[in-house]
Amino acid sequence: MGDSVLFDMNDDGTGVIYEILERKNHLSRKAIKTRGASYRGERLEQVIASNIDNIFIIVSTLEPDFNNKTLDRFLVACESSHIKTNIIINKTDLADEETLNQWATLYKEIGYRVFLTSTKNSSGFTDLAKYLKGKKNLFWGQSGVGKSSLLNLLYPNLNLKVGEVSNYTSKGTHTTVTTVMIYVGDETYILDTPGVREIDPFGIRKEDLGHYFKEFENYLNNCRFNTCTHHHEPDCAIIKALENGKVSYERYDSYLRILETVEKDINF
Ligand SMILES: Nc1nc2c(ncn2[C@@H]2O[C@H](COP(=O)(O)OP(=O)(O)OP(=O)(O)O)[C@@H](O)[C@H]2O)c(=O)[nH]1
Ligand SMILES: [Mg+2]
Ligand SMILES: [Zn+2]
Repeated sequence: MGDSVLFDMNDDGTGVIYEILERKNHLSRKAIKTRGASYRGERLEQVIASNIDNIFIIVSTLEPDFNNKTLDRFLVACESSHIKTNIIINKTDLADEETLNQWATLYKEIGYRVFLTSTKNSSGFTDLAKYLKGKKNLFWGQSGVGKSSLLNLLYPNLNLKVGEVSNYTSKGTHTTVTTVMIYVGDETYILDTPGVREIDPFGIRKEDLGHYFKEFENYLNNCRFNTCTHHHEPDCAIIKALENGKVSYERYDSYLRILETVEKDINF
């Protein structure tokens, strides 16, 4: 279904930069109200760059704390854009290794490529650099997780501004204030974006939300109702998968929380 705003934008052949991601929620909200109607002109106005090959959602183990609910919100936003999405868990130097590995395993099992990195000891950078090569890569995540630090280390000529550790805690403070797209050689582009505080997956219908949880995909067709929200309905294949350990409680819990916000949004 043509619900995805970012996907449409890329189709237009123009671009994705700060503006698009900033306005993504806004646009998605509009997309709900105007489903099937013409909002193309407005959408085009907001398009700045395009054809992103990869989105990297960056989270950190600490400072700011790893929060799987936040990560899942980002992932839902990305999945609804139909752009290939990957995960970077940065600041592994600060991590409790066991916890880190548990989360990394969970997301890998779902099918995400997960990079574990630290800008303090450069771990994980060789793999990441290889994967970025020849692509247009957008880095997205909360403020302070180390997006700019990581890019500076990968491409030493960049000199992107990096924040003080304390900065991200004071509300509204972002070190990177506008998105930059930079050509780094080898047909490779990177886009550094300003940190996002909270992401609300507006513009998603509750019966579509399950599609943006990658691992639900195998089961969705087996629910008794095709409008199943996997919450209370009888013969729900997702709930069955949860009971059989095929879907994790952590992810299902995220799903339910996002479902609540989607419902609120839709009632407006
Ligand atoms: N311990 C540790 N600190 C890191 C690591 N990567 C970045 N930092 C620190 O985290 C802070 C924030 O880094 P930035 O690169 O500015 O974060 P950002 O994600 O670009 O933040 P915004 O531009 O505000 O969105 C800086 O003080 C970095 O030195 C890491 O791997 N380990
Ligand atoms: Mg930055
Ligand atoms: Zn269901």
